[in-house]
Amino acid sequence: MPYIKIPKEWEIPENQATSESDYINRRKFIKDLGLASAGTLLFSGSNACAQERGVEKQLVPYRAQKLAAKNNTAFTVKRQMTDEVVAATYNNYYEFTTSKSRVWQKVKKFRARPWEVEISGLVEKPMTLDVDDLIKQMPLEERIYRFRCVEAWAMVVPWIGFPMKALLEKVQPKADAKYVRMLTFLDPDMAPEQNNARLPWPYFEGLTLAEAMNDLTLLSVGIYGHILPPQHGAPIRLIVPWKYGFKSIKSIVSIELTDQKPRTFWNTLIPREYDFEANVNPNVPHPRWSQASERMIGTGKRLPTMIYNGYGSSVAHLY
Ligand SMILES: Nc1nc2c(c(=O)[nH]1)N[C@H]1C(S)=C(S)[C@@H](COP(=O)(O)O)O[C@H]1N2
Ligand SMILES: [Mo]
Repeated sequence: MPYIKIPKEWEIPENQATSESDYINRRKFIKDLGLASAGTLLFSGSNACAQERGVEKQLVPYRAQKLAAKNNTAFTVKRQMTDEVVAATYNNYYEFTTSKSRVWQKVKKFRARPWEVEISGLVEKPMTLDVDDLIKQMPLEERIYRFRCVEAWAMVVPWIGFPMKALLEKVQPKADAKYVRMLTFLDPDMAPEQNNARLPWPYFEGLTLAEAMNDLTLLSVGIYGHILPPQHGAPIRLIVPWKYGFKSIKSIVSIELTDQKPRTFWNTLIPREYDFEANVNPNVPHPRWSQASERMIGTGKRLPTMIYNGYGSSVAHLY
């Protein structure tokens, strides 16, 4: 295998904590005093305000495309919800950049429509669907989930989507299907980091069929009441909230049912650090850092990590 340089962000998972909490405190201070315009003066030249103005502008067209979806109260969590702007400016999306705070600025060339999703492999009814036709056919709901990155940051956001189970029932897995393999798009013109040949693009992930059929497993097409902006994995991405975030593959073009355990992107790159299962577990440290606690993005608050990210009653029986 060729030598692969591990990106800085993975070496120092908390490297942006300080600058980010400064940014949030400034935003809150301005908001609390009702000083939006004075704030601009006070902090003119500050990256934080420029960043906030920029992302507000970037989000306008996505916020205009609302998705009607009833909130499923079964999935509400006790934690405070993460601010939309915070979630939209702190992303992992290596196809665009390894800098979490800059993904939203690097997605300008990305086009999420038209978009097709192919469902193939060990199914009775393979099909290729336009994403908007798929969205029309599926039972959309809103679910507020905890989300935990392997780098020990966490958030709470309202996803809109449908259970992956609903799609799998439509294509009818064959008796010998045991795994689901998923792929992200490949288009270096839209996603410049895909020109980096040291990484095995396109991004690929997988689940067991039992995991894919679990009630919690969501194919998300929206967030905060509207369609997904590019940085969150438009137009359709996976959400498996009891697993570390890298399992939740973005911008999916292919879902294939197989009888072989699929390989996964991060496991292929650094097998001793990122395994196939990747269940959130405070008792199993990452080889380079503890997983005992997590930092909430936005507030900077530190909380104890929960086994299976707090979803054990739904998924512990799988393991
Ligand atoms: N295709 C693709 N999917 C991806 C990633 C990526 O780099 N490329 N990053 C993963 C990681 S490490 C995390 S933590 C989540 C981040 O999702 P968010 O930016 O919507 O919070 O996306 C996951 N899905
Ligand atoms: Mo992550």
